Amino acid sequence: MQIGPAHIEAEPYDFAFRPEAAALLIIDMQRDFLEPGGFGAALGNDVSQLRRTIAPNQRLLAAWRAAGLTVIHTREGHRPDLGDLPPGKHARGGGPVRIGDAGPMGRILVRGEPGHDIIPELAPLPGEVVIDKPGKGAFFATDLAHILRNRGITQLVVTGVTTEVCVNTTVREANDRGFDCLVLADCCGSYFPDFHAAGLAMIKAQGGIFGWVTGSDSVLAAMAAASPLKGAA
Ligand code: C5J
Repeated sequence: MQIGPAHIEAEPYDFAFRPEAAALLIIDMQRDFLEPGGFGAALGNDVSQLRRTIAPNQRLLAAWRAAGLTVIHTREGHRPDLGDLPPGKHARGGGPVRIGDAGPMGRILVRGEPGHDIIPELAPLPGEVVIDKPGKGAFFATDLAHILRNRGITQLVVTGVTTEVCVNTTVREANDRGFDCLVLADCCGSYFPDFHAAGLAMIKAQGGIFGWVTGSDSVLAAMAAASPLKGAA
């Protein structure tokens, strides 16, 4: 389905949405971060702060798929041999359990383990791009930029977890590479509500220094208004 240009109400100003040049980029909605029995929960984090993003992401993903637009999922994790895990990242955290150790859903943040999977509610469909990333940013040590260029993508609608870490890092990387990022507040989450708010505030500050912020309802409304099927029935 082709959708025409649309203006989406956003902060700090409207986002000129070009669906054919936009990808939905869903960051790290993985079982170990979001599920009550996962690694994040085992560390004492309140996963409900992340789980509130599932329903709005599902609605957005359904609309995006129905419109035939590009969907990209990411997963943070490492090779089973941990060859791509910097020693500093391995050592950091101070807790008793580290990346690669046995966790509640298999080895923590290791590719192929159950906890590394994307939650079933947002499972990728065949044909959707899945980027496995060893860092916080989705561009670091991945082929994401190459894939986006090949598809003519210049705009990213960004959702996922966590707002202040992997979402923020990815948006900053994307901005420096010339991609315009629209970040959806209700579709992003952090274990720490203050960090979520600060993460969004930093993106839209100073005239949109890294991008734009809005809610998924604004995007859904713009997609519906731009649909060629509108009023056809
Ligand atoms: C992500 C993290 N995905 N907080 N990772 O944000 O370590």
